[in-house]
Amino acid sequence: MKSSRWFLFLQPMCLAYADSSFEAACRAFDPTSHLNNATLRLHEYLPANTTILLPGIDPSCSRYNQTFTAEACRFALTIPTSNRSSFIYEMILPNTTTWSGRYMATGNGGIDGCIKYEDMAYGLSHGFAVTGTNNGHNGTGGEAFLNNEDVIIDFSYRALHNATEAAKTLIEAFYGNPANKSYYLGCSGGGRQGMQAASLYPEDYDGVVIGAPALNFNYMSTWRASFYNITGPANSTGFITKDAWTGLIHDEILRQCDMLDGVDDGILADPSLCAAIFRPEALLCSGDNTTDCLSPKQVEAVRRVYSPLYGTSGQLIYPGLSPGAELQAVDRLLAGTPFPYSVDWFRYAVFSDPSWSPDSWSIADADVAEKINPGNARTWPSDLSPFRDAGGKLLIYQGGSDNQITHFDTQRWYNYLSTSMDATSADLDNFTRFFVVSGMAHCSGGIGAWQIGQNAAGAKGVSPKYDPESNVLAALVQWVEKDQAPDEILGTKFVNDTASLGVALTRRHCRYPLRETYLGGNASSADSWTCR
Ligand SMILES: *[C@@H]1O[C@H](CO)[C@@H](O)[C@H](O)[C@H]1NC(C)=O
Ligand SMILES: *[C@@H]1O[C@H](CO)[C@@H](O)[C@H](O)[C@H]1NC(C)=O
Ligand SMILES: *[C@@H]1O[C@H](CO)[C@@H](O)[C@H](O)[C@H]1NC(C)=O
Ligand SMILES: *[C@@H]1O[C@H](CO)[C@@H](O)[C@H](O)[C@H]1NC(C)=O
Ligand SMILES: *[C@@H]1O[C@H](CO)[C@@H](O)[C@H](O)[C@H]1NC(C)=O
Ligand SMILES: *[C@@H]1O[C@H](CO)[C@@H](O)[C@H](O)[C@H]1NC(C)=O
Ligand SMILES: *[C@@H]1O[C@H](CO)[C@@H](O)[C@H](O)[C@H]1NC(C)=O
Ligand SMILES: *[C@@H]1O[C@H](CO)[C@@H](O)[C@H](O)[C@H]1NC(C)=O
Ligand SMILES: *[C@@H]1O[C@H](CO)[C@@H](O)[C@H](O)[C@H]1NC(C)=O
Ligand SMILES: *[C@@H]1O[C@H](CO)[C@@H](O)[C@H](O)[C@H]1NC(C)=O
Ligand SMILES: *[C@@H]1O[C@H](CO)[C@@H](O)[C@H](O)[C@H]1NC(C)=O
Ligand SMILES: *[C@@H]1O[C@H](CO)[C@@H](O)[C@H](O)[C@H]1NC(C)=O
Ligand SMILES: [Ca+2]
Repeated sequence: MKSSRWFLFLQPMCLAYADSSFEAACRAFDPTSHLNNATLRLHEYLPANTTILLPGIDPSCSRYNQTFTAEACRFALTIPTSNRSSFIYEMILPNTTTWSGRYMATGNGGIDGCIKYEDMAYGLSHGFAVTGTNNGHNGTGGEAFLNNEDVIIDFSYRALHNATEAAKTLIEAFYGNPANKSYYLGCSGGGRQGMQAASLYPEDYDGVVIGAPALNFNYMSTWRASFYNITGPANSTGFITKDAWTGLIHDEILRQCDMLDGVDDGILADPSLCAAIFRPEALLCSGDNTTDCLSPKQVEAVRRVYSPLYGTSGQLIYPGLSPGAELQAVDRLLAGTPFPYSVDWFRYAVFSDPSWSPDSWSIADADVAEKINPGNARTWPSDLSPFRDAGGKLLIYQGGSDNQITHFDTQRWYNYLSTSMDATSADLDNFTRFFVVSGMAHCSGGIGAWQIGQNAAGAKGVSPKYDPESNVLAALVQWVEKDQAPDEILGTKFVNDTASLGVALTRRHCRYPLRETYLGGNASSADSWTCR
């Protein structure tokens, strides 16, 4: 602010801690004096609308700059977690008039150590004091896991937990008051981190919103690795092309399944109905015809893609890909290349062998991974009662067309939790609600009404609405602070994901085990559907 000098001059006359001194307070604050062994990396005052540059960030993270709309204080620390591990900690604190009294931690993705500055900016824009970490290592790869269990433990749960402890200390030291409520927001790998926190550290957060969680992490990594074995390399004979997946096969899935929900809209309101009946054999070539049809070997590959994966002793490793997810899965799981996060997990964390090749993958590797369970990364909690009893609320969302982690596995976990806690859905509803977002891909995007405030990714520059009806973060805050739980989440799809082109579709997404059910009328309108 231009007038900050003037405000500074007035400041000594004010009795209350005034925002006019915010810049001075920011500059005077020494975070390292409140923490053991933390070292300062960076400390700066951010006027409103500052774009920070991120020159030191590992290029694999593809993050170069970030705009923070509100006035804030930023610092970064290195915090040790053992004598051979540490994490980078970023904290951004809004000024005292903007601060809602809330704290929000953000997560990572994949097996990465990329700070989600965009999620921090999202939280800041809604008045949260926010933190992020590199989760103990830099970049999207897993090399740092090699022969260092401490780095894996940081990745699994420790960096986030220690960052949260540090955040609570620093918030109190900075503002003179502790945070009233603490939250967590993350998706994918970040969803897994949120689940670990709720399970291992039930007091860390009052509310946790997690998307598409990478639960069952060793088996999930196995499942992702299995696709290369199913498809073969992209240049192999009979490889199913991207065009075939998004044309021929996708069209056949819609032909068999789109109308199962009563609406011919390209969206499968409940893909489990399709998974139960889909027959790729309908695409078999007959006679000499080899156009727009599949060979027996290709049909078998398609069937495997949508079928559950079983282990050496017949155990269910992971459910199949969700029908409809092929539209985006062609770019990763179905691309005929080894899935990089799986390769690095097996190579560096499970086998500790940099020469391990994905060509040698076999289903028996699943047993090795589960037995070692590096860093206790499995993440498959059987009991969340400590979290529940501490008053915690857990809001989970996942796309019904998730192309990287299938929501069938999240349903499987939900049902496992139900039996292991001896809790009906009505009981679980008191503290855990799981929303399936029809037609949404992994964490965001897709043909469904996927915008639910899960992050700041707006419709080309337009911020998502921030109200409990249509925003999962705002819904969670209302649940925690007013005890009004969300029953449905209103999603929006803009034409070509561009707000200026208008709304294409709205839909109220249901909490599992309820199902989006068509009532009749304009299928693009949320009011034409209900949850049953
Ligand atoms: C801080 O460092 C000292 C020695 O350098 C060590 O004994 C202590 O455990 C460390 N504390 C933390 C929290 O890492
Ligand atoms: C931030 O920048 C945007 C666009 O440049 C502008 O509309 C907004 O008013 C600015 N906000 C503040 C607090 O300066
Ligand atoms: C991780 O990245 C930071 C910059 O963001 C750098 O200072 C640090 O040295 C990196 N750590 C390693 C182990 O490469
Ligand atoms: C921020 O990064 C984007 C690429 O992600 C780039 O297009 C843009 O020019 C950068 N802005 C600044 C101010 O560096
Ligand atoms: C605090 O930050 C907000 C958001 O940037 C800004 O609108 C407001 O003017 C700031 N308050 C003061 C007293 O500077
Ligand atoms: C991290 O958290 C654990 C568990 O609360 C604690 O034992 C440990 O001292 C913390 N380490 C650091 C470096 O803060
Ligand atoms: C690091 O700490 C471990 C115990 O946690 C100890 O066994 C090891 O010797 C230490 N290494 C060094 C280099 O101090
Ligand atoms: C898939 O795995 C099986 C058994 O491990 C192996 O025999 C087969 O060659 C693999 N196929 C591909 C395409 O990698
Ligand atoms: C496929 O590509 C790999 C390298 O990408 C190469 O090693 C292999 O020989 C190719 N196979 C065929 C059948 O062209
Ligand atoms: C080949 O078979 C497919 C699938 O049954 C069919 O759609 C297509 O029209 C047939 N092509 C010819 C040339 O008969
Ligand atoms: C869940 O909440 C309902 C209504 O508030 C209550 O009747 C039920 O006992 C609660 N269940 C558990 C397990 O707390
Ligand atoms: C949306 O995108 C498609 C494909 O890029 C294009 O053909 C269509 O015209 C776009 N619709 C609008 C309303 O711009
Ligand atoms: Ca449909």
